[in-house]
Amino acid sequence: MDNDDATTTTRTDTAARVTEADSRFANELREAVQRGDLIAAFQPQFDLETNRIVSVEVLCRWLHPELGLLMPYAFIPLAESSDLIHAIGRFMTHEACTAVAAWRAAGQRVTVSINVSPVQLGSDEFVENLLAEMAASGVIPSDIVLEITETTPILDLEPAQARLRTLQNAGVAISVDDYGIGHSSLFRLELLRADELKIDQSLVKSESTEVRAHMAGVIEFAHARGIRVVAEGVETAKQLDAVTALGCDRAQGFLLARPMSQRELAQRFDQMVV
Ligand code: G
Ligand code: MN
Repeated sequence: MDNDDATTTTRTDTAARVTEADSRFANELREAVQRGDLIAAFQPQFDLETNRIVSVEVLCRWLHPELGLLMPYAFIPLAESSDLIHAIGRFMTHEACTAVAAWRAAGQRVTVSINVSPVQLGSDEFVENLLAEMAASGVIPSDIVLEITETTPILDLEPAQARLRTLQNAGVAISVDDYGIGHSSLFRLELLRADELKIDQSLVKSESTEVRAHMAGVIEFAHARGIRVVAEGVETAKQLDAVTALGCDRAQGFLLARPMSQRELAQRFDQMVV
């Protein structure tokens, strides 16, 4: 009995500490958003037939005063469980629209891929903000790809689907991100009427015959529905060969290009000019 009581107390203490740490981190994140400590990084996506950059994914980074540069997985889940995801979404949407407008002005025929949490689709604000940012920067809907990751069940809700549909009808492309982990499924592809499917890096890295066979099936399923397929997290030439042989349309990953600043990307575009 004594032991059980002790365990209960410890668990409660741990839970309290975690909550305290979380709320401190949330406050830091709130300040970071206000202070402008969030950074957008840009990672090109390549067409596997032409080897040219066809889209650029905008990725969020947090330059934390003590912890250094933090990747999205370290703070997006926290942002999703508070209202902070909306402010981060507005920042990233602004960065994406400004950037794609600049690339277009420089003669680059690329789209911009924006990560969208299903939580952001829980209100009309996301759609209104995106349309306003597009109008302000002169970006047309076909310049935008929205990458949706399944982190919460909110996409099961009709209003969230309707919001996506509004944007899609206007010409924005919808991509199902991180296929192969979490809740992403073939059912989701149909439900969202996706234009694009991104195969998660965990599948791309696997050398298992069964995983490869599964990927081949998924790619066939997607292509039969006119959905293009992007391989994520390609780090080696061997992986690139494998995803090319499997019929992926596009690839993204450290082997081809790391996430970079706008300036580095501009240099990369210059090198592409033939
Ligand atoms: O969930 P999503 O696929 O949007 O996440 C993209 C994340 O993956 C980014 O933070 C990006 O820096 C990272 N990333 C991009 N390419 C690679 C890669 O080739 N290898 C690994 N390990 N990470 C990558
Ligand atoms: Mn993504």
